[in-house]
Amino acid sequence: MSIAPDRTDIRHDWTPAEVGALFQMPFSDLVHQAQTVHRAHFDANQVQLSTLLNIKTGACPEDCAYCPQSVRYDTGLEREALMDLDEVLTQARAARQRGATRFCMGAAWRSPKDKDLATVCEMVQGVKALGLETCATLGMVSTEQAQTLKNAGLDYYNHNLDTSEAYYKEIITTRTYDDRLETLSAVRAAGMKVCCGGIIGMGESLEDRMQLLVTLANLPTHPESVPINQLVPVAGTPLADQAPPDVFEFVRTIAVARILMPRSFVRLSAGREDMSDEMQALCFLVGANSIFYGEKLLTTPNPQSDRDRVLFTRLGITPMQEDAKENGVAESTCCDTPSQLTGSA
Ligand code: SAM
Ligand code: DTB
Ligand code: SF4
Repeated sequence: MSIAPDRTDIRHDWTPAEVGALFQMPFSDLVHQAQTVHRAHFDANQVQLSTLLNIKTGACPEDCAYCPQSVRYDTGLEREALMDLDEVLTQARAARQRGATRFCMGAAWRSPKDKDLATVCEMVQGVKALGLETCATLGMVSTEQAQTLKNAGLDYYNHNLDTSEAYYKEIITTRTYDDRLETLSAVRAAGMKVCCGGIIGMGESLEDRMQLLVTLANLPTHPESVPINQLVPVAGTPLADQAPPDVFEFVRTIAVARILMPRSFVRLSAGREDMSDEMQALCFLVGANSIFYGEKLLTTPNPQSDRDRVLFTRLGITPMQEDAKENGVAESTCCDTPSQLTGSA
């Protein structure tokens, strides 16, 4: 079955008032609108699987208030130098074996040194040769560095805006929102796909969430991938004691992201370990169609693959295959049964 896409709803001129009105809709009406948009562009029962690997841990000079890897906070994390190529490839093979189609390598850097970038390029080439899509998140990159990564075969670059421009300075003081936007432009100029989203639950207001989504939707091209993270509060960071966001407010954020960016993959990202199955089901219902799959995010736990497999089976969700997602339009070429979520666990 193929679903005829309606391409007329791709817009880059959303106003804060319009987006604010979406957030205020009665919940059932918002769910209906988000589902309608979702089904116009995707198979609503398929979810894409990405696996994360932290290739360089801790000792980051930045002061991101949420991050366990900042050198400024004592989070008990052991710092680790850049991982060996062989170890990265071993982890990538395991991710592929479990059923992931994308492998995302993260490094706790403000920006990569050219020497390290050369090593990361070898990792990208090796992971791509395994038949996986490649993604990296290495901090700020110049246009030249972005081009180097593109030439090595990098498909996606992750670089989050995290929150609204107004709230950004409450969270990070060592770089600006414009620094972030510049890297996103460099990634686009190099011809890579953009993965860009934010974090909910850092004490931001509804207005900040709305402004973040307006900024993302009004970029010249929508990010192909939009990770919506729920803050994972980590002891030792300034945000350690943040209470989780209201479940319905979180689900509304996913729904509005789906409506504003109809063809993008909206990823239910960090924070799933603390979410009930019912909350995750609501997120899928309103258009989340990607997750991080595997027992670890970068440094914090993610649900066990077994738990995700059971949840997918209960919901009738199948993992998306490579050829089903090229245009963001499902062609129903995916696995027949949820049990085909492979894995040895
Ligand atoms: N250093 C690079 C950078 O900041 O762009 C790449 C790695 S950084 C850890 C990637 C993203 O992880 C951040 O932009 C942030 O959105 C997310 N993140 C980090 N710590 C988190 C936490 N405790 N909870 C939720 N998301 C988090
Ligand atoms: C994204 O938006 N979330 C991921 C990925 N992109 C790099 C990272 C989540 C990190 C959660 C905290 C940790 O495990 O260190
Ligand atoms: Fe460093 Fe990235 Fe963590 Fe910020 S989010 S402290 S830049 S690793």
